[in-house]
Amino acid sequence: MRPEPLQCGPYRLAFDRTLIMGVLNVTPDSFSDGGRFLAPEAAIEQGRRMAAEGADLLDIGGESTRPGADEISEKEELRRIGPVLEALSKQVKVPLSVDTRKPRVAAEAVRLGACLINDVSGLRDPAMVRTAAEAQVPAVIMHMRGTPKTMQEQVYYEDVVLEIKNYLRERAETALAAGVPGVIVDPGIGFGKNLDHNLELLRRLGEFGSLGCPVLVGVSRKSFLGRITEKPVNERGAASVAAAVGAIMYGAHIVRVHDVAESKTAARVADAILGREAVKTESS
Ligand code: HH2
Repeated sequence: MRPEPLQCGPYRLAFDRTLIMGVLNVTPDSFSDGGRFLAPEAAIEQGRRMAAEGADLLDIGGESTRPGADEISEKEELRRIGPVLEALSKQVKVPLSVDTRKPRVAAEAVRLGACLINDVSGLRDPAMVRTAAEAQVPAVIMHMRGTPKTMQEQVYYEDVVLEIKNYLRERAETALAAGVPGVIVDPGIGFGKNLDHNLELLRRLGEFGSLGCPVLVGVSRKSFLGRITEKPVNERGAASVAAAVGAIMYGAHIVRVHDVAESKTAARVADAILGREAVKTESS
């Protein structure tokens, strides 16, 4: 079943085809692109490039969430992403998402032009729920065990899909009841999960459809792809595209990717196979 369209600031996200969320990490230490876009000019240029390549959303983050990563201060996070958000909100015509776990960073990011809050801690902090509700901005609720520092220490699930689905349902209901205008759910591939968990989540992604929300999946360049292909992070492009297509076929509505052009092309083909309406066929 197709989720209802989602209003993101002035943008209306319809789910008649797969949406591509381009990743923009303004960090020195992100696992795949750390340091490349730390200078605001480089980040803005990359954001513009991804929008030109067909990104439907841009996800801008100032703090790495890779396993074991240290937290940074609100001030430092805002120093990194503030100028980038401000510039891109004027220069590109796609919704900007802020990838943060900190309510005050999210609130300031919205003021600077973000219209979606992507919280890898799943809106666990009640202040984040209030921030999204007050700003009237939808949120991505992602599942993660613990924090990036501790998440790989506790990787046991009875039924990984059922547990994560129940968690996301509870978080989504809480957020909507508190006045958050819309939610997107994300099983959090690689966040406190081993290879088998990640593969099972992707294989059974369709089960998240019953939550009635758009489903976002981030597989791009992640270490489980390295485990499968034995490729280092800078050689995981093909693996990432293959995994994104797999996720789309199993029910992802949005894929979060570093390689926008390749993913966009692949998503078009996947959408055509799925018979999505937005794809033009000879009879249309
Ligand atoms: N993955 C990462 C960061 N944010 N947000 C959502 N909703 N889903 C994800 O799967 C997800 C996410 C990790 O990837 P990346 O941003 O490339 O790395 P880092 O956290 O090291 O900056």
